[in-house]
Amino acid sequence: TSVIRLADYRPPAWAVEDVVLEFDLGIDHTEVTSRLTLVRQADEPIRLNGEGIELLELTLDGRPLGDGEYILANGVLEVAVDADRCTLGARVAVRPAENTAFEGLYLSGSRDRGFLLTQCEAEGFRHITYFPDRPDVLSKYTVTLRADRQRFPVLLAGGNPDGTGDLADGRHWARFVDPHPKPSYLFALVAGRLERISHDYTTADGRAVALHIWAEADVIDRCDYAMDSLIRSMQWDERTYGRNYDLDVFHVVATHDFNMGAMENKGLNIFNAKYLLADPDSSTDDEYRHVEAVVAHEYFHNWSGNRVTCRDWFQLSLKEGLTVFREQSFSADMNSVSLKRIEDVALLRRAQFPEDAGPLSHPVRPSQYSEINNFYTATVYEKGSELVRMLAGHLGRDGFRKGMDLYFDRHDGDAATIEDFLKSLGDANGTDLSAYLAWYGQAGTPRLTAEARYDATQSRYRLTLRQRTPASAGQTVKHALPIPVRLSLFDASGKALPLRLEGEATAGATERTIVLDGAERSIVFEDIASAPVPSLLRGFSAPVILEFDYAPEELGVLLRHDPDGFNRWEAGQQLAGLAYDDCRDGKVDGAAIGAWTRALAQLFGDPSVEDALLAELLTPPGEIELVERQPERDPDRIRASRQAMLRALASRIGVPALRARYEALRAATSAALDATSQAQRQLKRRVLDLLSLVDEAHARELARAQYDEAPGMTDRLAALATLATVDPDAATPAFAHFRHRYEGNALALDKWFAVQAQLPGETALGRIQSLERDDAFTLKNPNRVQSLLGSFARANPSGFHRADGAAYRWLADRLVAIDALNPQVAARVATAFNGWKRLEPVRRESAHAVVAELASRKDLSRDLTDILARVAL
Ligand code: B3K
Ligand code: ZN
Repeated sequence: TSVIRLADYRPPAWAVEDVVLEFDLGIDHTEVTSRLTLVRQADEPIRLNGEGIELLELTLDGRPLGDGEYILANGVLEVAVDADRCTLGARVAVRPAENTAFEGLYLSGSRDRGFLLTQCEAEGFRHITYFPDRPDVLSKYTVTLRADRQRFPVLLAGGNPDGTGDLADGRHWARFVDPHPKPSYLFALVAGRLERISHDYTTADGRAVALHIWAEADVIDRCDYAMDSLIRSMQWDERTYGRNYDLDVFHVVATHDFNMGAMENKGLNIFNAKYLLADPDSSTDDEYRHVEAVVAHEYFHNWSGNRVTCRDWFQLSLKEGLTVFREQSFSADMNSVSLKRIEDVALLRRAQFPEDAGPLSHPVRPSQYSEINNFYTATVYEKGSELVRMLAGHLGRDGFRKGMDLYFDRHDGDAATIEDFLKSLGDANGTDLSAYLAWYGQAGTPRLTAEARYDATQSRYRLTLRQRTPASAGQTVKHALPIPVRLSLFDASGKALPLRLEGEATAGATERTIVLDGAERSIVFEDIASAPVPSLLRGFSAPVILEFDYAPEELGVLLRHDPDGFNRWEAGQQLAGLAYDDCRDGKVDGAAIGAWTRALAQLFGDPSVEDALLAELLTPPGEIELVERQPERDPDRIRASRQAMLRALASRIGVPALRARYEALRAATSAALDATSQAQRQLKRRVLDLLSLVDEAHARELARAQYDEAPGMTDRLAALATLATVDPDAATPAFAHFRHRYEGNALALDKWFAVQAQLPGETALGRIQSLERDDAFTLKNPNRVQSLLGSFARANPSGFHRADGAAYRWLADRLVAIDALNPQVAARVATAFNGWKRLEPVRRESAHAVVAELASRKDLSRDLTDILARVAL
């Protein structure tokens, strides 16, 4: 397979000024006619990409080209032209119903009732017609769709509507003109039977915009929350960044057949139904939050991604990291700043840190790829967002806004780079941010170590910060990065101390940000009356792993008193990490487990601690995160130790207190979506889980009753999961009931599969295999594959990593089958093998055999081959 390198970037040899596209749509056969106005930029032939399409006719300035007048090889169509400007016409045929890879034009749903849609990012447009399919070719699009009116009553494409009409033989047409130049990856069309909900929106700058959300008839009544979220997103972007929407219509479409979460096509966002539909009976609270976040994310792309796009795919984080950051800030504003931060950091640790510690590790801006679709990763998205957050923190709120204004102004209608971004932010503030560029090019999670020395005689406290980044795949030499460390010091009673650094005249605020920009830096605080407790990296001010040798009681102080909600939780996580070490190998003994359970039992009884925070505090790092702490992993033992630690916590809090809390929360049960009700449900779930460890019989009854009484999906699903964990047999009737109740509700059934796929232990694989035989299971639907195979392989460590390797062999088998249908989905699931090298020797051996065998096959897609080749290294 060929490798694309950032260092090889060259600007396009031909620009495409405008594109006229005509589609004669049909499920089996669609004909696409294109007319490109090309303008020479360099002395080279015209080169267009095209894959899996049949060329029917090619014309140059209206004249048909014969066989000898162009070269078509390896997905590239080459035409040598003398003029500096020309019109190239093509007629091609594509076969939507045969497109199981869901890239380009394809069919969602059944032949007789489904609809046609497109997915072009990253390189799907070349599956629709011949085109320079790269993000730095920006053109104006005029698109005409023609189709049978009965079968395809709704015809949509990006841009403003520009007429509709009837044709002979029951056909009709619709035309769309997009005045904003865009790259081909933002092109989209949708055609079929869809219903809609609408809202008339007026932007802050006075544009009337018709908002439409489209979905199939059976789910259209579940789109209201998405519309609400869209309106709030639009208002937020106007308020926060001064960004207005820029077309007369904005369409959003839901599909059940989608490889990813959603897609920001200009004027026509397309969503995986999972991130658009929401109703209390079939969606959990988490899913409501995800809908709000993803709707916002795709909308925000209209500026960060569409108006300013990426020069090449290496710059992917330019739009993704930035847009995740914007989305996270929006969600924080809509909900709670500290809870959002906790959620985001937990995700970073669960998804990005492991990725960065294994063979798939890559920089936020990779320097090479063989399949770009494999780089839509937690690193590019989540770590990318952390980098923007550091920049925003560095500039402050107003400075960052000024920088963003300049970035959008300077690069509007342009394809930009990460350097451009840093330069705009810096120029607007008269500062140079180029030191941060190093973060974009270096893979691996930096280790930040802090060492403290207190000098009582001089009332001085010296803090030494050091950094080190372990070698990662293909990158052995690592450099020091600028690491902003936000910190405070507390006395033993939990009071924050005013900070005066050595050399300063007076003490200032109780919080400072120190930037560690070399390998090591020491700072000295004056007038410190007694040995303080440092609260470091507050708000998670940099995406690093902090190592500081806290005594359990110091973490206890922070856990009780740190006003930074994030660091308070973080102190609990650190303490839980130490407590976990006290619970290894069957013993439950040590200062840390004592301190952790004592502190939490106290907070449990403290009415000033809010339900939502308490629920988070009661959740120690998950199995996947704990696994990262071990040099050699045995997922069974990790799970057992974590369970032991939770049991110790539950018994310290005590059965009476747990029961009483559960009953109080149960009495408050409703399906309301306000923050208080959500927090109650969340805490209720934690309490029931804890109770199930020390009061099993009673917890089982409560779970059963909760399942029966649940007014909504959150309580119902939580009850099901608890019941199944406590007593799988007792859960069988409930699973059967759920299966029947939600027959035909794809998203609810996905959760039914996922909950069962995550039930731990040796029996998991057998359970998965019988679930595969369920009528509702299919390898053709990405959501279904993720909910069963993805949940099992990635979120069930003790189930997937069976010592006998049976689950590895089973997954390998399925990967081959999925790959034949949908390479992107196969590649995504295959990332579950990322951590095999750090498994204990028995599991490592069996994983290795499976990975090596798969990697040696020659009949797999480029997507899957690329993942396997890197994982096997
Ligand atoms: N930009 C799309 C992701 C496209 C993935 C292509 N394999 C969704 C998003 O990040 O908003
Ligand atoms: Zn995005």
